[in-house]
Amino acid sequence: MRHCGSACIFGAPNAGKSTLVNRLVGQKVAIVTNKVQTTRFQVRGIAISGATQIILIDTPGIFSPRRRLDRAMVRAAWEGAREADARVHLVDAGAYVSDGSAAPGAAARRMAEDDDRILIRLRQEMRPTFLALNKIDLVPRESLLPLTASFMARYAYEGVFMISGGKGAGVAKLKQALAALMPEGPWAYPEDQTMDAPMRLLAAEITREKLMLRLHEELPYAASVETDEWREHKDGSVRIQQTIYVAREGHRKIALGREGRAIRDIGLAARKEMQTAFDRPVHLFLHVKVEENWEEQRRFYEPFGLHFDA
Ligand SMILES: Nc1nc2c(ncn2[C@@H]2O[C@H](COP(=O)(O)OP(=O)(O)OP(=O)(O)O)[C@@H](O)[C@H]2O)c(=O)[nH]1
Ligand SMILES: [Mg+2]
Repeated sequence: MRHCGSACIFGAPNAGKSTLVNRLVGQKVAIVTNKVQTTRFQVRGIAISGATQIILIDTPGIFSPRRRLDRAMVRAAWEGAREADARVHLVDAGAYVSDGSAAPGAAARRMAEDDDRILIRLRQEMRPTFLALNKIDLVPRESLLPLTASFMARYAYEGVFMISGGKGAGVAKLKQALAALMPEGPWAYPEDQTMDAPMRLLAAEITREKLMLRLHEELPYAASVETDEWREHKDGSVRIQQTIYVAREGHRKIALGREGRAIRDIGLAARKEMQTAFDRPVHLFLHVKVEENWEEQRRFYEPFGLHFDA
């Protein structure tokens, strides 16, 4: 008898959601960077556990939204959590000290605030949810008990897992627990399919990851990548043409870099990964275009399943 259902991983920005989804799937389906707000929309990865297919929903981090795009991202995260058969609140244990309070530092404090906000909503919705303390490779074991207690005191989680999405510890156990919650039914995808996204979108995400890794400060958040052309050649290679949209001329200069060095590095790294992901030679052409207010245009939302008026 087969089972199939969905499991949503949600939590504060940078908690390690995409890393965990990639680990559960056993293949990279979602981009990962050291910066917050890397994921902008729901990404689906498909994992198999025995006779069970688990459709993992990776979501944008939940935080206090300011811009239109922020609001759309946070809404997409809660929608993912609402529709899933199972859900996991992923917490970056490294952001907390042993008594469960936030570690010193602005990033850790922000993360604790985001988790507080998530807990408020969980208490309103009261849907069965697992707690997973992540990045346990970074914290002393003895700090996990008080941290668990501090979260359990604020919400009645269905279960608690101590994991390292990065290193893999505890992930198999979590996967088993998720599989056990999947309803009976036929598999939604063929056995060998690991993700559900068009190649053009995947290609755009790969470039956005390289851009986020290479550029700093506000630029990663002020850019969007679109695949304009995907043309397959007879020799088996593919020509991919993409535009990186930025909001200001100053950003365009930074994205290009001195003597075009930044865009060249981004292009090289992206092309290399695309060749592996698509298993064929890739000719990649990147353009950087200033489009003031791209964040106020519908076409930068709807193809990603984001609500423009979130
Ligand atoms: N040490 C350690 N680092 C981790 C682990 N999991 C993720 N990371 C790192 O944490 C950072 C954020 O990881 P992501 O997977 O992009 O986090 P996310 O929750 O998807 O972030 P957003 O999409 O921005 O909300 C990256 O630098 C990861 O390499 C872990 O288990 N241990
Ligand atoms: Mg992510």
